[in-house]
Formats: sequence, C-alpha cells, structure tokens
Amino acid sequence: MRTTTRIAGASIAAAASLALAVGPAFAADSWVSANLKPVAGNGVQGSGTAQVTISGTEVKVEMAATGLLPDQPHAAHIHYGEAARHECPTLGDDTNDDHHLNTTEGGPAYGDIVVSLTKTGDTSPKSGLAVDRFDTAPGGKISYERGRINVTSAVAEDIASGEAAIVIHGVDYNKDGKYSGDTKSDLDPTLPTEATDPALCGVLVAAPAGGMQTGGGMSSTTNDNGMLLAVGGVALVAAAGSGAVAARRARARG
Ligand SMILES: [Cu+2]
Repeated sequence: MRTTTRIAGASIAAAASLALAVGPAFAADSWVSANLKPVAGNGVQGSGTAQVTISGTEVKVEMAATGLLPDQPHAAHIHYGEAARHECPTLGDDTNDDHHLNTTEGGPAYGDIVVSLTKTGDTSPKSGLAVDRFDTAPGGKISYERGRINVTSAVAEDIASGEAAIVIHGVDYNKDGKYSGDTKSDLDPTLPTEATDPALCGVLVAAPAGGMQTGGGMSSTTNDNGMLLAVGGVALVAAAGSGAVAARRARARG
C-alpha cells in the first residue's frame, strides 16, 4: 500500500512539473483587432477590419476592406513607432499643407513599417513597396489572410501592445481610375503619390486577456470581432468560385 501511494505521489509530482515545463508553449495566443477607416483628406470612402493573432514570434493577419481603387496594387503594412502617437493621422499632420496626407506625414501618428502584408514572399519592411506582391483589390475589395509571418520578438510585443496600426495605401485623388498625377511619391519618386498615400488606417487594439470571459471590455470586443467575421463571411462568398474557400479552410486547419 505504502509503495503504491508513493508511486502515485511521484507520478502526480512528475505530471505537475511536466505541466509547468510545457505550460508556456501552450499559452493562449493573443490577438489585436482594428477597424479600418478612411485616412483624413485622402478622398477614400471605404472601410475594413483587421485582426492579428500573435503566437510567439509568428503572427497571422486577417484583413478585409472595401472601397479601394480597384485593380491597382495596394501596399499594406503594420506600422509601429516607439515615439509615434499610436493613432491614425489627422489633417493636423498635413505638414506641407496640400490637404492630403502622404505616408511620411502619417509617420508621427502611426510610425514606421514593421510588417509588409504581402501575399507571397518576404514580409519585412524591405518589401514595403513590393507592388507586385500586394493585393490589387478587385472590385475595390481586399480579402487577405496570411499566417506564419515571422517577426522579431520586439515586433511581436509591439503589435501585442495594442499600439500598432494597419495602413492600406493607394488612393485616387483625380478619380481617373489609376495611380497618376504630377506629385511624386514621398517613398519612391518613380511612383505618383497616389500609389503610396495612405487610404485606410486603424489602430490594432488589444483584446482583454481571456477575451470573452471578461466583463468590462466585452461588448466592444464582441463588436469588433463580430464585424470582422461578418465582413470575412461576405468575402468568403465572393471568393467561392475560385477555390479560395478550400485553400482558406486548409490553411485554417494548419
Ligand atoms: Cu504602410
């Protein structure tokens, strides 16, 4: 009897220490979400939602947006700056007083590029203007999902802090259906400023720990998430003919 008890006790102790040892690996993912709204002064009538899930140094980004210039590449990034205001810019940031906000003018609000939301390949800030790898917004809509984006632990923490922002770029001031005009981009003088000026922006706000169980922040969390799911559902239906649904489901399983 005594031996059995001792073995059982040892097993429990072993199980407990094992649980402690593996505990952090099973820590719940944290996530942040944003409502994307038109950037002040830039003539976009659109909206969107984004959710970023952080698992260690990997992030998964799901984003849906409408009202963008159709069939043109839209650079999209996660922005963050230690010294930034962690906001979307206002016309108070229009330092050259042209009544539009270019990407640089938005910098004091949302900071620098920390992740490039390309569809394929590199996702570092170096791909910030990799126009051939960004969504082209057919019908003015973007439905984006990409998992396993590797970031540094510092960037993962910055995103999880609730102070990063999603910015989708590309506007059409003169409504000619393309990126044009004499004003050169502040980021790349070979491009018109329309190609890189920010269109939609939203701060990635942290969800309360434990998400649904929490009392105070629950209604806003549910609203944000509910809206994301609703927009995602529409996008899913729109993509149904292209096999994108199957791919999406396969990714969701993985
Ligand atoms: Cu950007």
